[in-house]
Amino acid sequence: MSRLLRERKIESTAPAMLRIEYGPGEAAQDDSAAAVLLEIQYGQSSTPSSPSTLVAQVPLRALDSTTVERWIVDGDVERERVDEFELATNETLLAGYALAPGEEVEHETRAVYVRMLRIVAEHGFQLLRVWNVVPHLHLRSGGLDRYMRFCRGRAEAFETSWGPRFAKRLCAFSAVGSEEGPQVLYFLAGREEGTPRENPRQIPAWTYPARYGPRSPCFARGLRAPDALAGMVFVSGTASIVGHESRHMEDCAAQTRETMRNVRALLYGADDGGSALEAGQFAPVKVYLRRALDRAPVAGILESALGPRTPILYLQADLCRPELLVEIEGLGRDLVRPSPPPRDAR
Ligand code: 3EB
Repeated sequence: MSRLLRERKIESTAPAMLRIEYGPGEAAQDDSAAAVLLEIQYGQSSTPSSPSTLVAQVPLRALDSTTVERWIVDGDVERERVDEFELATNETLLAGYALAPGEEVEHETRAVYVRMLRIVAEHGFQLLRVWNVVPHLHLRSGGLDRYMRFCRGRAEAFETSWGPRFAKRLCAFSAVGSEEGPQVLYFLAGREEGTPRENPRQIPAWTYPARYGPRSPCFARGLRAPDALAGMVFVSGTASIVGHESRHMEDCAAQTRETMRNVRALLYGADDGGSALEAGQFAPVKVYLRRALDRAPVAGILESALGPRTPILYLQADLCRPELLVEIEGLGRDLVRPSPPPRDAR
């Protein structure tokens, strides 16, 4: 084997680096070799990390001075535009960002998802994580609200692109609502597929009963990243839902504690009865709040659940069911214990 090939081989099996950082609007001075794959600006726009950085503008209000999220990767990042998607890749990871008008939500969602799934496949990548921001989520027409229409458009796109058994291959998702602006979609994809993970305290979202809408939401509760990303679990937007039912109406503190029980159950692969997470096991974290005034009490609960140093970004958003007041997502560590050897093997 030539030296060049050997070096290539080593490079391709080394862990792919992905670091998610939060910060204020002003671009950080970073003189390392790392590059920004995607910079997400919440609320107002600010000066990006560099003029060539892919920037996603997300029309949700940040509730403190942390307004920017950066996905930091190794190596050079190349940019490309395909259809309505702005893409950035370092060869190991692919990020994409697209806008839709935000009017005919069902039709627009189906169309943009079909194109996203085609673009990711054509580039030789696998979806790991998708975020959606949909304007006027609870506006109703013809007996359905816009979230239900979004879900139907998304389900039809997966079915058309992947066939009838698409649900088993879904990745981690978040879908929240904005007061105004276009529909926003952004995603992260990797070279290898991750392993979808369901939550033992919740039924899979794609099996929700019909009272939540004519097509169930298509997402996995979480996704264990491929080995190249070293034990990361992408935790989908998680709310105070047990089984399929919303819990703790009008009590944001109780919803937050229930949501954290769900996050722990996902990471441990079992209901853990309430034990705490250690520093770094769930970080960074993003919190979507229906009402800005809930920020301080939620921050207090999360500080005791996650320790004082966990980076948390707070955004105001509508959530998929009107009664939900808080939704929490983030990057977790896989805490599932390897199963012990069978008894008769000892
Ligand atoms: C839930 O558990 C809350 O439709 O993509 C969370 C994460 C929720 C993702 C989605 C919806 C979605 O049903 C809502």
